[in-house]
Amino acid sequence: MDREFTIALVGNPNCGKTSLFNVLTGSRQHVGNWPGVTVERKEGFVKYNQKNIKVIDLPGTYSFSASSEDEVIAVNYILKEKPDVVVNVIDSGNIERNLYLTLQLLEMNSRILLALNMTDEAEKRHIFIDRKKLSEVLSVPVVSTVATKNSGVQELVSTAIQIEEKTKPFRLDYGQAVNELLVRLANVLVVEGACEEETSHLLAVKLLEDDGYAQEVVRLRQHTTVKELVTDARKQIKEEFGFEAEIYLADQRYQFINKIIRQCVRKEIPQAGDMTEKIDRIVTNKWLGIPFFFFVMFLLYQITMGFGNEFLGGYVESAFALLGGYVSGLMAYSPPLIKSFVTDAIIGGVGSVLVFVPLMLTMYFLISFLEDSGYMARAAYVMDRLMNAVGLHGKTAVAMIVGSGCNVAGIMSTRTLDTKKDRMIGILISPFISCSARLPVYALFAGVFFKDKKVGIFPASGLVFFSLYLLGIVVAVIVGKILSKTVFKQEKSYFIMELPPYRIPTLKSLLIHMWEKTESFVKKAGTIVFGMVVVIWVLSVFPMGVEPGSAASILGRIGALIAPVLSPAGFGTWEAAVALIVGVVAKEAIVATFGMVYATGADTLTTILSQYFTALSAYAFMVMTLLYSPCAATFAIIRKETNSVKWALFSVGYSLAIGWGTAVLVYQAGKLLGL
Ligand SMILES: Nc1nc2c(ncn2[C@@H]2O[C@H](COP(=O)(O)OP(=O)(O)OP(=O)(O)O)[C@@H](O)[C@H]2O)c(=O)[nH]1
Ligand SMILES: [Mg+2]
Repeated sequence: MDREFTIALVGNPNCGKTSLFNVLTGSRQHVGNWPGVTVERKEGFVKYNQKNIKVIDLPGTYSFSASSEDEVIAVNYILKEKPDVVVNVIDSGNIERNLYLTLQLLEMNSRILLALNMTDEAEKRHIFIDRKKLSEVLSVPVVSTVATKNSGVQELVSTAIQIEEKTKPFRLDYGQAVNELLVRLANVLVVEGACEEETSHLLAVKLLEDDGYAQEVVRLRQHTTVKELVTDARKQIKEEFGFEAEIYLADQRYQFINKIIRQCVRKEIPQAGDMTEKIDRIVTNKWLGIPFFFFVMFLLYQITMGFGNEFLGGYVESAFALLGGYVSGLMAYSPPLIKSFVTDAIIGGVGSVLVFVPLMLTMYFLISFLEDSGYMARAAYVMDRLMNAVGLHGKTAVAMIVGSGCNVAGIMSTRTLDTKKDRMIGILISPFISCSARLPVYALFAGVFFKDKKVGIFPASGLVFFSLYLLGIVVAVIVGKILSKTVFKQEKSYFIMELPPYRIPTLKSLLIHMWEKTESFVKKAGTIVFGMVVVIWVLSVFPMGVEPGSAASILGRIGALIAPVLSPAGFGTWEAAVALIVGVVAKEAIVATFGMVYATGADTLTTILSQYFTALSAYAFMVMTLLYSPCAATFAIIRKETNSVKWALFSVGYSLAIGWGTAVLVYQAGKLLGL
C-alpha cells in the first residue's frame, strides 16, 4: 500500500495552525488565543478526491533554533519525518516576523506552501498582501485562509496535493563568499553521513550560526572534519565582516525579508487608537495589572460558585434527591445489599459528583472565554513580574493559569519552558494549583458551612473558593522559590510573552471547549470515580454481618488507622481519612466517598456533614484537599514529563507533608483565634 500523503502545519505560535487543523480534519483540538497552546504533535485526516490525506498539527516555533521541548517536537518532525508537503501557516498581520521561519523552511528542500491565515484581521488593520507577487518572489504557492470562517481551506488542500518537486532549490543570497562556504559545508555534511542531502543546506546555515539544536542533529562532536570546517568558516566570516556569523546571517535574512515586504505588502495608515492597545494600557499596567488579574479570578470563582453551583446546581441537586427517594421507595423490598449498592454507591456516590456538572460548565465556559479572548496571555505577562521577583520563570505563570482548569494541562504547558531547571520547577509546583476537580469538594463544604453568609457584599462561598485558589498560588510560589535555591540552582532565565490582539471568542468555540471538558468530567465520574466507589462500597459491607458503611467494616477499620494522624487538623474521623485516601486517585472521588459513607436515605449529605465538621475543620479539610497529593493522572504525567518515577514519588511525598502541615496550621491557628 502507498504511504499516506502527509501534510504538516508549521508556523509561529498562535498563527492559527490548530484552527486550520480542526476545520481540515473535523477535530476538536484545543485552540486558544495565546502562544504555546499546542505542545504535542496531533494527527488527523482529510478526504480529498477519495484520497485520505494525513494532516499533522505541530507546536508553534519561531525558528529552527529549537530551544524548548515543544519547539523541538515541531522541528524534529519536519527534519526527520519529512512530510510530503509543509504548509507554512502565517499570521498575515505579522507577516514580517513570520517570514523569518519561512526562509528557513525554504532553505530546506521540501515542498512548501504558504497559507496566509488571519487575512480578515490583517485587512481590518489595513494590511494587504499581494499573494501573487509573494508567490513569484519565493517561487512557492500561496493561498489565503481564514481558519475561523473555514475560508480558503479547500483551496489549501487542492494546492497542497498538486505541489511539484522543485527543480531549483531556494537559496538565500548571503554574499558570494558565504554562499561558497555553505555549499562546501553542506557537501561535507552529506559525505560524512551527518545528515541527508535534503536538509544539508539548512543545517549548514544553522551550524554556522552556532546553533545548539543543529549541532545535536548532526552529532557534531562525532564529526571532527565538519567541526573544524565550521570553526574555520565562522572565523572567516568574523574577519571579513566584523560580526559574529549568527549576526551576519540573521541580518542578511532580515534584509531579504524587508525586500519582500516592500514588494508584496501594502500597509495603509492604521486608524488611531487601536482597541487592543487601549485595553492593554489598563490591563497590563505596572500597578493595576496584578490586582486586575486577581480581580478577574475572583469574579470567575464568584460566578462559578454563585451562578453555576448554587443557582443551576440547585436544580440538579433537587433532581438527584428526588431520584434517590424514588428509587429507594421502589427498592423497598429488594435485598438490602442490592439496595445499598444502588442507593449508596451509585446515587449517593457517583450522583454526588454529577451534581457538580453545572459548576464545571460554568467554570470552563469562563476559562475558555479568558483563553480565547487573549486575556490569558496578559495574565501571564503581568504575573511574569511577580514570578521574576521571587526568582521563578515567567512562563510558569502560564502553567498556573492553565492548571486552574486541570493540573495535567498545566504540567504539559511547561514544555514551552527553555531550561531544564525552569521546567522541573514548573512541573513540581503545578499540582498545588487549585484545579477544577477540587471544586466539587470546596462546593460541597461551602454549601454546608458558608452558604448564605456574606463578607461585605460578597457571598462567603465564592470567597472560600478564591482564598483556596490564592493559597495554591502562594504555596506554589514559595515551594518554587525553595526549589530554585536548593535543588535546581542555576542562573536566571527571562522570557518575553508575545501579546496577541484581543479577539472576540466565537460562541461555538466556547461551547465546544466547555462541553469537551465537562464531558470528560462526566466520563471520569462514570469510570474512575465509579470504580473507586465500587471498591469502597465492597470494603464497606464486609466483613459479612456488619452494618454497611459502619466503623466496624473493613473500610472503617482502614480509615481508623489513619484518622489519629488527621486529628490535629480537625478532621480525625475514619470517613475523612478514607475520603482522602480515595482522593489520591481522583479528587472528585472525595465527594463521592462522603456521598456514599454518609448516605442514610432521607438526610441529605449537607445536613450530615454539619454533624461531623465545623466551619473551621471544613476549611482545613479543603486546604488538605488542595495541597496534599497530585491525583493519579497528574502523577502519571509528572512521571512521563520528568521521565523519572523518583520525581513523581517525591512530588507525592513532599506535597503530603505540605498539605498536612498547612491544614494543621490553619486548624490550630483558627482555634487559637476562637473560630
Ligand atoms: N480572526 C481570525 N482569528 C483566527 C484565525 N485563525 C485562528 N484564529 C484565532 O487565533 C487564535 C490562535 O489559534 P490557534 O489555532 O490556537 O493557533 P496555533 O497556531 O495552533 O497556536 P499554538 O498552538 O499556540 O502554536 C485563536 O484565538 C483562534 O480563534 C483567522 O483566520 N482569523
Ligand atoms: Mg496549536
